[in-house]
This record gives sequence, C-alpha cells and structure tokens, in this order.
Amino acid sequence: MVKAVAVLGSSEGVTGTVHFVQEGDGPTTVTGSLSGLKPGLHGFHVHALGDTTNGCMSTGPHFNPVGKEHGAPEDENRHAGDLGNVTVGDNGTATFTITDKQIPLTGPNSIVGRAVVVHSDPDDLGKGGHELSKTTGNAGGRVACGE
Ligand SMILES: [Cu+2]
Ligand SMILES: [Zn+2]
Repeated sequence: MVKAVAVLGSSEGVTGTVHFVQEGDGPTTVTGSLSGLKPGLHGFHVHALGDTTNGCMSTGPHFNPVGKEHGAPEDENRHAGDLGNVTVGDNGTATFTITDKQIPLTGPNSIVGRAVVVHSDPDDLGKGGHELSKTTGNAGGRVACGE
C-alpha cells in the first residue's frame, strides 16, 4: 500500500488536508477535509507541478500526461488531474472521499510531488461552453493548494 498526503494552505484563510492511498495497481482513494471556503461547489484538481514558490500560480496546468482535454472524472477524455468538484457546506467546510483510477501513486504517471488545487468556483467539467471549459473547467481562481 502506498500513501501520500497534501497539506493545503492559502493566502485567503483556506486550510485542509488530503490523503491518498493506493493498493497495488488498484484505484487511488482520496479523502480530504477543507475549511474556510465559501459554500457550494469548488473545482478540485491535481496540477502538474509541486511548485508553490509563487503560491498556487506556480503549480502549472492540470496534470495531463497523455494530452487530453479537460473533463469530468468519469469521462474518457479528461486530464488525469481532473477530480471534479468538492461540495462545501454552509459552515465553510467540506469532507469528501473520491476513488479514481487515473491518479496512481507510483510509476511514470504518479501524482506524488504534484500539487492539489482548490478553486474559487465550480468546475463545469468541460461542458460549460466557456472558452476555458476544455482547459480548466472555468473554475476561477486558485484559492488553496498544497503538495
Ligand atoms: Cu485546478
Ligand atoms: Zn483539467
């Protein structure tokens, strides 16, 4: 079993912890808790770089090792880092569990050392018809990140 953890921080008071666990070649289970966010849906992705020297801006684009378009977690055509949205309650917190097959913790496409990013707005999952839908899901600013 391989494990990883990302501790999220932000300049806007958002905090959180995200744990990753993978057994063998099976799917990766992601469990997280976040606080300090506005209620509603927030885009949630693995970005390509673990570099937070310039805040969340230096984490690069969505992790996309096989050159696909932005999409929903269940889509065939999606970035590996596309984990959809997390839902934040009225108290500003979210707890969630995601199981996904495209974010291994070992091998050439491993996500270990990359950044987890939470956005200010909902991810439209590539279907919003906005010019950014097929690259970022038009999820707005990067409000918290960690590696
Ligand atoms: Cu993102
Ligand atoms: Zn994406």
